[in-house]
Amino acid sequence: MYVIAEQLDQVGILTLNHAEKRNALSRTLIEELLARMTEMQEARIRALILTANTGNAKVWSAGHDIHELPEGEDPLLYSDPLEQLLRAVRHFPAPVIAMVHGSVWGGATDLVLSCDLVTGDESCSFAITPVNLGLPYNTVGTLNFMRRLPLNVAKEMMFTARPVTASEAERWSLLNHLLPSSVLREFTLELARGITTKAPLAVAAIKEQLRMLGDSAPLQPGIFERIQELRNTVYKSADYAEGISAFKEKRKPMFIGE
Ligand code: LCV
Repeated sequence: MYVIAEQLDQVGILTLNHAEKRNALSRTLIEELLARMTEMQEARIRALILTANTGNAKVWSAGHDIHELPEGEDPLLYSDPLEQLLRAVRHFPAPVIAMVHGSVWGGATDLVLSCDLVTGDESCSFAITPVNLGLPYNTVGTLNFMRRLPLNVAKEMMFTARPVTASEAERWSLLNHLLPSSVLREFTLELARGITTKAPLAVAAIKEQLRMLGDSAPLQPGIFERIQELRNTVYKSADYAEGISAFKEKRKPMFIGE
């Protein structure tokens, strides 16, 4: 079981529980997460907390399961399990709060940024890592970073793949609240409980409005085709194959720009 589900009154808590693989977002783990989210929705919980057992390595999630990234083709298709998870979070009819302790990598940072609220402690850090793999991030994900963070911050994160520290995350509003680890859980539970006392239909409607208004970006066909061509060039590149191989062979990649 890679996901632990709890319910405290009208608050649901889902905990990633695959620390030996650093809570990598594999198809199996995501399928479990989606199933628990459906159950939580049927139980009509009014706030959902997403967190992780970080193990000794203090890794909240290592992001997309790299072993499951297709090579030589679009690695983040609409149907990709991680993309399905991000949509499920953004469509969930109650606020989803990411409660973060430890490091967050790649698509898991996109997952945290897709949640409605984020709390973290001083151990949290956030990296987005396509340039480590030679991978062309997808359009929805790129837009998510553009909308959720100041553009220069999104660019620094994307171009450097550097983990953003907890204090930077607070300063750049990636976090709603930066707390001592000793009070993180209690504070987040209190925040969630407060939401559950409000009118759930109004909360759900406002969340859905904000999603739809945020998503309404007219994409001219020419722009769409240019983006597709750009991404095609990258995921067909030798560098993308090198990025995946380097991870699997546990060595640093050598990118040649082809
Ligand atoms: C599969 C893993 C992973 C993993 N997948 O522990 O953002 S994008 O565009 O890149 C997007 C496509 C995406 O999300 O790609 C994935 C981005 N993630 C990363 O780049 C993080 C990769 N992982 C790491 O850098 C290290 O594992 C961290 C720093 C997270 C933890 O290091 P630590 O030394 O504590 P290990 O590296 O020894 O990993 C422990 C086990 O987890 C597996 C890894 O292969 C190893 O398995 P084995 O014991 O079988 O060797 N693992 C870690 N991350 N993303 N598997």
